Amino acid sequence: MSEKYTEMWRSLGLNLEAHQGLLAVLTDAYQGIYLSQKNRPEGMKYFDFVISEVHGLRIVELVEEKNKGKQIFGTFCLYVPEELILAVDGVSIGLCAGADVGTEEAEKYLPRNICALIKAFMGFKLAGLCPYVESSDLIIGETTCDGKKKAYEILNEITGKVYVMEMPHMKSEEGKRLWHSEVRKLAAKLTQVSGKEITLEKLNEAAAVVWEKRKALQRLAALRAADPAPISGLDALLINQVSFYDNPVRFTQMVNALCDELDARVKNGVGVAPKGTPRILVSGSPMAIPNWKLHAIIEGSGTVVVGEESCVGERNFKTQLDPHFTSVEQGLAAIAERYLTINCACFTPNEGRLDDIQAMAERLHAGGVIHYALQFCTPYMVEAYKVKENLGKTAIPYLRIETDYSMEDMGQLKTRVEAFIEVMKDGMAR
Ligand code: BJ8
Repeated sequence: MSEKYTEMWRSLGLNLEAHQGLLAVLTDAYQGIYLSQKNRPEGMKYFDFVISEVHGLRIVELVEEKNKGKQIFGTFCLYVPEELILAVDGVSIGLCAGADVGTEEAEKYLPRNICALIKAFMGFKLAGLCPYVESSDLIIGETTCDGKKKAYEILNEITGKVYVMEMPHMKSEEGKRLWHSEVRKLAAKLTQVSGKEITLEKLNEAAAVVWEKRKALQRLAALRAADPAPISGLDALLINQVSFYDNPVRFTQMVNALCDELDARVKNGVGVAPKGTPRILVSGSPMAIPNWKLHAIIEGSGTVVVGEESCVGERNFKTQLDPHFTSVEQGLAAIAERYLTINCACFTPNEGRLDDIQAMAERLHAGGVIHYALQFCTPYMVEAYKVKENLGKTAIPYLRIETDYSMEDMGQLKTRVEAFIEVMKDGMAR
């Protein structure tokens, strides 16, 4: 893809040589992890194509949208309401990064001991490797975890285009009041940046688009309950990752087309692994593109991942929002309410997440739960204790993993995952 996009990348200010190297590494990783899988659904071809053009055709589309007067809004968190961005005709793009890139540059600003996701989004920007950051008219941050909120100060110094939403950390009445007012402030900011008013018609249209997208993702998630599993965890993870980048209407169509195919697979008992293969639920910190490490290890050890209790997964689409608002004010309140149903470990207490994990494990017939925390992601690392304690009540096998984006611990992780699978198998045999 490189030749034909070189001019575009140059005009965005990317470091062309380093960018070329990054694309080569990504292509290799994708081939090794994704294209080597057996019995993939035909519908995955679209998502393979999206990944092959993630810095190409999708960026061309964003440039075209900008030429039509639309704005690009970059985000890092599920709490930023996509409905509001679409209501001002904006394009919403997830900026979280899932690879060790630009580490040396990032560590000039950040401590070594900070979560890999934060280091990576700073690294991508500082090394001139992210066409999405460069295309963004506004970057919307949020005061969820300490690392992110402090990194946004630096990112704003570098880019001059960061806006931060203040997150409550408790879902109390005071917390709700703060959040409702932050949602209204974001609506005003988006109007100011785009020059477009949020009308009732626009808000309903935008909410309908997001509703359809969530419905398609829910459909995909439900199909994974079948045994044999009709799709691998790796492929389902990829689709969830792509949901933050793609045109939402096209994405929804393609997910639904894939689900039609998966419906037929389920009916005919066709799967990616034989019936009775051990099934694992993964829960924890988000896995941004191209963080496929844990799923690759788990599925490479003869099991299948059947769900992700994660922001790149169930937390993104679990709660729906009825797209029939009666006024803009009522719509903003309903949006604020809906987003506060997300159970992120940045909140205290966060009992809802424990229930979510339990419910998912039952619904998806998972024989074990692997808790995944990025190293130095304090909210999830600490909450792992509560997750373990809660799962202990139903005796679902549990494994706790803390890792980063490097490949150095692959062997050690594989050994631990394999030992865990043996424990699960023992349980299944009893
Ligand atoms: S709603 S999970 S997307 S804050 S950056 S918390 S990995 S130390 S991303 Fe998140 Fe919103 Fe919550 Fe979801 Fe940990 Fe790293 Fe912080 Fe992170």
